[in-house]
Amino acid sequence: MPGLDAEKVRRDFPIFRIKVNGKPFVYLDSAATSQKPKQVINAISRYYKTYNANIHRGVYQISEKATEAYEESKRKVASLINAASLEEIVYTRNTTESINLVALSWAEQNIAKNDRILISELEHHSNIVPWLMLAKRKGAIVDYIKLDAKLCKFDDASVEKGLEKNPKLVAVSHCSNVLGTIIDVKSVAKKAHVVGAKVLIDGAQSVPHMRVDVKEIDADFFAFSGHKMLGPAGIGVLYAKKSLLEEMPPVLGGGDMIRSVEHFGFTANELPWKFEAGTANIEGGIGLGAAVDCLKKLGMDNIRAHERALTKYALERIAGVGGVDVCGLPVNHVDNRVGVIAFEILGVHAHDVASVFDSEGIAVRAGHHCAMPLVVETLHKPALSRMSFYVYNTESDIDRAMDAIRKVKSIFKIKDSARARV
Ligand code: C6P
Repeated sequence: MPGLDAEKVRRDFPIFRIKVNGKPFVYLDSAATSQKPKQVINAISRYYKTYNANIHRGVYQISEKATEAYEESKRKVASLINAASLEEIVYTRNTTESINLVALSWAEQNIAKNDRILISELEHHSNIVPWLMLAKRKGAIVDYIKLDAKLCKFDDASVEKGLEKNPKLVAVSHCSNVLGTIIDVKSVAKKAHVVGAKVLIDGAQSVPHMRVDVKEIDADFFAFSGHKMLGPAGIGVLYAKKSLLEEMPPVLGGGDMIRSVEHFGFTANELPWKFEAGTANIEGGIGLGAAVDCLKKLGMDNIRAHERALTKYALERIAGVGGVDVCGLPVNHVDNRVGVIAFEILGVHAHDVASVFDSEGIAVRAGHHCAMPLVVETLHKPALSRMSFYVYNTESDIDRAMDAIRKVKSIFKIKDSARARV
């Protein structure tokens, strides 16, 4: 496999020593959350065991050490995505909270009645619901970039059509968590800026899997989650251009987000702390810093090459199994796909598929993948099964998945000739 030695990488992940239903564990659900390497687990454990203290408060040694480790993690994140400095890196709980922060702060100030927000038909609920809520509060309007459901992507023409209504904000995913499609967000941002819109990119499924450069994309806002990129849960990132963060009001008030407080007023803290009220998720930040170290050591281009090869391998194998409908771009477009393959074994509910996989020791996700408008309204599917890959997956994991598909077909008596209903 090009890119990296996944067999060697997996040895750093203690979870792969477990057995599920008596079988070696295969994890094909990294789009939901990644597994954690010992380097991340140890960094968190080391903090708790040797320098557990609150940050930005203590003048004693271990508090200073904790503050430095937390701040250093922001420098690492900034460097990973090529942000100018740690001032542009706000820690949140996850992608969802990062997007909500933009909705409650920047958009609350800049979106008025009848203003338009342009999103796309392949968004995750996290990049739909905050805008529907905002639209309801403000009397604004949400429009959708139309997806070519057959091709599983949207083209320049549909982006340009969406921009005709002069949106104030364009908010799109970098990679779909259902179709795996990689969106040319640089081109979207360029077009959106021409009409004066700000651009938010949901990078939940891109930052863990490929080299991302927020400056090159020219994103105004960029959101992602630590737990999908080898880091712990409960820590997410909002990148925003410094000029925007400077203008934006804080959403939560309290400790750490202030420089000074009087009885009837306060001065907000400098960036990025003005958006981080209360005691931070210190171990989360430290764990995320360790995760970034691991990703950098593996090399983002190597990770991408590895996952591209696995995706190609899986798409070729699954094409040879009849009675299975695969979503997303075909194998000759693998350059435009991340390692996410949603599929339907025709005539079998996705939850039954996932149960049979589980009986074989394989974890896959089933359902609408928090993208109901895409899955139900655009693709007309009640539910889908999904396998997704990361640095620790191998061709042999995919072979096991193919055997599990054959087992499902045999249990439910699905013929190779079964056809999709839609
Ligand atoms: N998708 C999946 O199984 P949070 O939950 O905030 O860390 O991430 C939300 C999110 C936002 N955008 C995209 C494109 C995503 O894929 C996700 C999370 C997981 O596909 C859980 S639903």
